[in-house]
Amino acid sequence: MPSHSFVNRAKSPAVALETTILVHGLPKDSALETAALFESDIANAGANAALIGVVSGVPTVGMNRQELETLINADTVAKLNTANLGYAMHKGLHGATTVSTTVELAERAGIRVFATGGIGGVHTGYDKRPDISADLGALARHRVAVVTSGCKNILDLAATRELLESLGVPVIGYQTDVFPAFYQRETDLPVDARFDDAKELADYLSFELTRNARGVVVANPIPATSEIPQQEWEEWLSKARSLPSVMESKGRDATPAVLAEVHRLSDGRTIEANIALARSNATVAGLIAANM
Ligand code: PSU
Ligand code: MN
Repeated sequence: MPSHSFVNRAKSPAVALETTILVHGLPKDSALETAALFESDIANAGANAALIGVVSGVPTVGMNRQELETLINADTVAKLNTANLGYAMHKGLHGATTVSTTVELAERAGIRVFATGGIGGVHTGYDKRPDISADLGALARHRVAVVTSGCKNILDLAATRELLESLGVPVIGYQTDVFPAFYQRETDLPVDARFDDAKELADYLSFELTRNARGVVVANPIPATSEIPQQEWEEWLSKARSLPSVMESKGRDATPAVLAEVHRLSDGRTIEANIALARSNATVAGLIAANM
């Protein structure tokens, strides 16, 4: 039965990659190419990429090209968080892993480092209706370090930072003193500690992940040359939010709907920046894994 299989092709030192960013977060027509860029960045840093997803109900760590093509070409691929992962396995469905399910499956495969773009968090408007990503709870439960450029301010960044604090998840700045805002390097939100050297960071993470059963957020700001000025970004975002496709989307579809519209409104500049920051995270994660 598919619900009992688990494919683990991870090769140490391994860096996990998620499939939601490829299937739901960025344009599908270039997803294979984008995945290849992340993989070569990790290889150049001295580690091995392990792309994670669910193929016909089978959680697969270290997906091959053919499996990725299957997900990219499938009509429906569930966006999996920790709530619907088991159901997709039970039913033999295809699924793309978000941060929450990537850390769960990476931990099971023995991988301790994961590179992504942005983590999920606390959505704005949580005072009226809480929409809080399962990513945060998962980071509190699984011993994996996630290298991320923070989160987009489609989320409430300050509330997200506070919740990570409440959950006791360390937030470490890699060559930064602040928790970055995805397309922008700077915010006024603090990190718990700063590391400038990948080797020393790897030593700390080895220790921290062994000491504890929870994860660590490693914040790596977008490369300065790829930053998008706050004001431009805000304009695209407010336009996107007024569109019916975004206003009518709910729950798990909310983030992909906004992302698709800002990618269109920005003429692809948000796509370019997103890939640049994710590649930088792949490199940093590769350096950490290679030094652990
Ligand atoms: N942020 C992005 N791009 C993405 C995601 C977040 O800029 O593709 C994805 C990640 O997979 C993240 C997920 O784990 O969205 C969070 O979704 P939700 O808010 O439904 O938990
Ligand atoms: Mn949500």
